[in-house]
Amino acid sequence: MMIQRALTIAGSAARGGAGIQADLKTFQEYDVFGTSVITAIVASSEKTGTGIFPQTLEAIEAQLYTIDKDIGIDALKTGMLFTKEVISYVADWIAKSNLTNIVVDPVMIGKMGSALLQEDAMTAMKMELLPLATIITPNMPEASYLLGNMELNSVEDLKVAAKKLRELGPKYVLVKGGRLVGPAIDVLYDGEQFYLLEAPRIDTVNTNGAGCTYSAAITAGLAKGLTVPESVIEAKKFITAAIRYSLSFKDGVGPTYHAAYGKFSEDDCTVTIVKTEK
Ligand code: PXL
Repeated sequence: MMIQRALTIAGSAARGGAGIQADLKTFQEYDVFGTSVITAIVASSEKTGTGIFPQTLEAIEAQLYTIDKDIGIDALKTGMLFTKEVISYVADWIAKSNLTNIVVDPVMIGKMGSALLQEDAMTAMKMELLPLATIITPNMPEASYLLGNMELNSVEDLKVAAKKLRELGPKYVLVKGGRLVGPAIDVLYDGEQFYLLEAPRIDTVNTNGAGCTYSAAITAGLAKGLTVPESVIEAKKFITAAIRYSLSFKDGVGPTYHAAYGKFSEDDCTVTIVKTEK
């Protein structure tokens, strides 16, 4: 038997809704074989509050080596990389590989408030990693930050941001409009065409890991041979279902439900796609 393989290079989110855990659960839902490189462990403790425990570069290298040597990679995504050293290492490794399906989620701050990228790492992210991406998937604060605190208040603003971000070198840019008022509209741009992906707004605070899950779903779609727009459209349905049936456990921002897509009605994840030239 052989199935497609997707790799996530990201942080472990002990709470289970985001990071590595979200990615592997999502890959499993797509029936794609998931592998992982853990860059840091994110877990809050009574003593320290929110804690981040970075892994050594040696540990990161070893994980990448063994996955590449023994399993193989049809698509990969990056999530929380945390330091400029890790970003540079991963960017270098990608540049030397002949991989084509590269999803970069420029993770910066988690919904539980943790800083998932050090301040001095932004330049490496912009100059070294984003140019190698098949697709980047910033949310509004990330897109704004990458563009020098550009104000983003409307779909038109998201389109301008997508155009500017594409100048950094990625083939596709997906700017997610989750923080707009009104429907949840994301903008996908390929250098010529915009695709507006619209889903109804779901009234919930439990969206921890939504960005990770969305980009993992895109990665799994690419691993299975879908085109980028096809992967994004399928992933938007997947994340819409996961948010609609998001979970609330004991405390804090609850996770999305990674197994929701396909379990409930098709009407729960209807996505409208509008294509425009400019
Ligand atoms: O959702 C962003 C995110 C990414 N990666 C890790 C996280 C979080 C948020 O909690 O913990 C490891």
